[in-house]
Amino acid sequence: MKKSGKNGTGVYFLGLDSSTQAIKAALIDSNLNVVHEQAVNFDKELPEFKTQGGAHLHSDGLTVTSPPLMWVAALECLLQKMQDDKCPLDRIAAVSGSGQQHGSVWLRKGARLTLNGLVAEKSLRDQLTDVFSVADSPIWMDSSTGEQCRALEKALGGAQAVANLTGSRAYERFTGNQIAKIYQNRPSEYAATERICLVSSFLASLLIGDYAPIDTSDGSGMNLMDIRKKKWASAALKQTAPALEAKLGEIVPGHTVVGKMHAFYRRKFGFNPDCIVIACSGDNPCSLAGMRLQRTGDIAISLGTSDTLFGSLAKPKPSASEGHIFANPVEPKAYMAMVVRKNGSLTRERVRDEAAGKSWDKFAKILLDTPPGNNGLIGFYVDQPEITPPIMKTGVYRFDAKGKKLGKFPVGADVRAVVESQFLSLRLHGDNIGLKPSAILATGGASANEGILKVIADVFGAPVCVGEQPNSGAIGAAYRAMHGWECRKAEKFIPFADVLADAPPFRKAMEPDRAAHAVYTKMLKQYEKLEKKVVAEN
Ligand code: XUL
Repeated sequence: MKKSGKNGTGVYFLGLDSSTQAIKAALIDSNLNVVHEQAVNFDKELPEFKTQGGAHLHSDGLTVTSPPLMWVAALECLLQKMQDDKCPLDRIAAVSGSGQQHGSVWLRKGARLTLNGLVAEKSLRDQLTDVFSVADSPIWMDSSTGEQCRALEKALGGAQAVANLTGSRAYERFTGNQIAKIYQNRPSEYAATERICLVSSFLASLLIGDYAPIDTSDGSGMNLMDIRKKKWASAALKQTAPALEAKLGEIVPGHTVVGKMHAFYRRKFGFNPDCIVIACSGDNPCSLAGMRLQRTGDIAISLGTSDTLFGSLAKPKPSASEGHIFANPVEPKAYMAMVVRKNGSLTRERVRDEAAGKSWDKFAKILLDTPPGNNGLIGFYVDQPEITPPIMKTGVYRFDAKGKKLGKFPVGADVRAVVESQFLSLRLHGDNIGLKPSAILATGGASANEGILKVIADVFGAPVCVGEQPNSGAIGAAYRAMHGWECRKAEKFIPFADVLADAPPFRKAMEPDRAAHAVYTKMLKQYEKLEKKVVAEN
């Protein structure tokens, strides 16, 4: 382990990622080497919260929540594991975090004082049990706010007007629409709330023991921020709920120092008293940082609970039909564009269990042994209501080569169909918002699966690279911690690329096959036609 580098000597930077199914940590040294990784899985290690994939799926099929106290308990458990592993917590110069996007944490009046007064003699969990005004946080998988979305679009002059102002048309999972729903249905809980955090700013608040601001990049996922001015959009706030700005607090660029680690972490885990906390951001913005996407055409695909496609952009071009424009997490003047599919790894896993004997190796082998294009078979696997394209009615929609509905596919064809339709969809909708890849970086658990990488390379007709660690949210947060620390040291903004100049290169893992790419380009037209048909049926 090297201990000196141009970014400080003998110091470390910690990235935390509070994601849907787990909280993860990546510790980097000053030469950008990942020296330690750790994770706490919510379902397995905190079973008392009774989550499934980190969430509570409600019986209406649309509402999805998670208990915020579980995230508190998980943070403490993670830091305990790192201390047990003898991580040099006392030499960490800066920490930042990544959070699943859009989820909100509702803190009641007095919570700030409780955070300020954390003591090392008691657990975080015991001290924070009573601070939540809403015990179950709505998360990004929730799609129960259709009514609020329609009302926002109506009030602001239509979907394109909302997209032009906030970067996205009104989306069910976006925090503003979730806030509107809570205000309308549970007014006393809204009134009892002093602060509404995002999952990311809640993590930062836990670290500094105070209310931490929301960063502009994660703040773009709320339908509440003016995407160009990077300030709260008063027209959107007004339509959402009364006296909202005070509950949301400030919004700051991603490299901002939001405070020092609270003394609790020094006393309990031995953190350095000078350790600073950089604004936490969303998991996709952090992945953009972790994947170091700077040039137009460098596109990342993150394969997690959700699958996302994203890249940097110099100018925003918001669309009323798909995708999102966010503020860039590491370059205050730039933007990022993104497409999200909700049915990602959990849906692949379900098909794997049913069609590949619960084995990823077998799943990859089926992909490598079956023909690109699946002999014309196309399927839509909607285990959870889908975001892109919007399909609310769950189920599997299968079509033969002529576009006729089928009840089942031959053995193995579901494996190819689920993966092909996921990436054809990302290609189609990414292209519509200007994300045209010349090279793709794949990250997330499934980026270790060769069969999946081959489908990605062939569908997009571009080479696919992978990082050595699939954990880009936590690594991106660690890079951002270093970036924020460098900016603080220099007392001015330093380009992110300068801080990461010595980062290890990504490994090329798959080249596209031209013939297979041509098959997919032809297939895309049929895919688009069938997609429209499925969407229209909903
Ligand atoms: C992004 C989105 C998901 C979550 C997953 O808009 O909804 O990718 O961020 O954690």
